[in-house]
Amino acid sequence: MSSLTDATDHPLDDQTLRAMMQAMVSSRVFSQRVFNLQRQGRAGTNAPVDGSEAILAGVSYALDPTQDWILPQYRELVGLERFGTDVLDRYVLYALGHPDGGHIPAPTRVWPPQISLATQVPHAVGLAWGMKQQGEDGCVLAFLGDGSTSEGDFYEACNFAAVLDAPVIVLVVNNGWAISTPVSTQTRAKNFAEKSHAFGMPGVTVDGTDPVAVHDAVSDARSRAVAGAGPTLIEATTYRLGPHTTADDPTRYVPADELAAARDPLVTFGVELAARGLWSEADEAETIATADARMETAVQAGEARAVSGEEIFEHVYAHPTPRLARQQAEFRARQGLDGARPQTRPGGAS
Ligand SMILES: Cc1ncc(C[n+]2csc(CCOP(=O)(O)OP(=O)(O)O)c2C)c(N)n1
Ligand SMILES: [Mg+2]
Repeated sequence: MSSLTDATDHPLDDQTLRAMMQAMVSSRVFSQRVFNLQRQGRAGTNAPVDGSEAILAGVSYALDPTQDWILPQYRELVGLERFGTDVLDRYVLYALGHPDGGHIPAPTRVWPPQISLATQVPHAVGLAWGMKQQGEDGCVLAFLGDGSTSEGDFYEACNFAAVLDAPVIVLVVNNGWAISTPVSTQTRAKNFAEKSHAFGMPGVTVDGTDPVAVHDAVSDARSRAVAGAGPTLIEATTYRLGPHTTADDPTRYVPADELAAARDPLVTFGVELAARGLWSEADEAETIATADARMETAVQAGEARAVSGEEIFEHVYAHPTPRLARQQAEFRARQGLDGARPQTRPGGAS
């Protein structure tokens, strides 16, 4: 796999390399801001991106935002601005407690975050197969974590993808951890790419701290997908540099020496670009300031919206089930949304 260091004649031009670095730095800023909002009691639980930035930049710049779809897990939405600015706006709204992403119409081809592990993979394969049936151009990429590969959905979806020659890329972000479970106890497989052999599809492991290497692997997989040659499994390796989520204390289980030895993609790619005269401390400072301002606007817009909570009942079924309808009626009565006085539960909690 080519990487920036050994590919001086790489097709990615200087402007794109700089844009990738800007995306990486920005995504860490966005993620840290949302993390801080949680600490201030202004946002809910969220999963910091630290360590995955190069994977997101590589994927974003290898895919076509006008044709391809991305189905994220829950750690990716801060790094996909190339697919549309509303991806970040929606992420901020989720974090601020709008379960539907604030009703922002979604012109971008990025699906909402997925918390129930690996369920996005069958969705991605179904979407890709549907595109193939309808003769649509483009492909689908699903992210999932190393831990999520232990879910049955992953195996079922990959089998379907291979059998149906679906134009899909399944990208495993191997960041070493599934909350406190290390990869060493997640699988006995040598790596996650070799699981592709069982499905009969190509599999490749790529350095997930190098956005150019990720870009190349995803570009190759995309070319195969749109040519009708079927799916690819990509494992992108990195190290989770932060906590699992705002609810986690990794110092209780992440070995300090292991963390200290981990590559920070922002540092390594920044140094490589600087050596080519493509990145400087001033660029970094300007990118951080721009990202901060961008985030400030998103947060202000998000906090100006009222959270009713009732949105949680919407966008699940076209016609709500009787049980869901009963629960919604009960919720409205409790909140006093029908004009009646809010009801209180026995014991006084409302
Ligand atoms: C079906 C299911 N089982 C368990 C969980 C609880 N859970 C949330 S995140 C997580 C770890 C996932 O790790 P990984 O897939 O490696 O992703 P990462 O957090 O490292 O990005 C677990 C077990 C869940 N969300 N869904
Ligand atoms: Mg993981």
